[in-house]
Amino acid sequence: SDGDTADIGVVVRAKPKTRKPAMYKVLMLNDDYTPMEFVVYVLERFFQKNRDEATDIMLNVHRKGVGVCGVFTYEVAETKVSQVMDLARQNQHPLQCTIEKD
Ligand code: TYC
Repeated sequence: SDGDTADIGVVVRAKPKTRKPAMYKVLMLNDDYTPMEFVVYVLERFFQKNRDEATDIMLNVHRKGVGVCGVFTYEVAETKVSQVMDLARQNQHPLQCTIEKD
């Protein structure tokens, strides 16, 4: 047997098929105008944070300038950023978020 094909002809993989996907942080950026309550709402709605977690993250961004909302595969991270930016734009807030490879 060559390690990929058993003698009876059944294909078996020599290596595991799956690979851990690359992961991406969604970062929230501070600004001077977006209301704190809007940022908390965004973290609850799109990042499944409870009120206390969302408030902690928002205040950390407010003080430090940037914070991590969550870590996701690329497609999920991109979707979260689009959803946040769309809602911010609709509400005329300058809130920005972005993606960074983990
Ligand atoms: N700095 C904003 C204020 O004072 C609050 C804020 C927090 C804005 C986090 C954006 O990502 C942000 N109203």
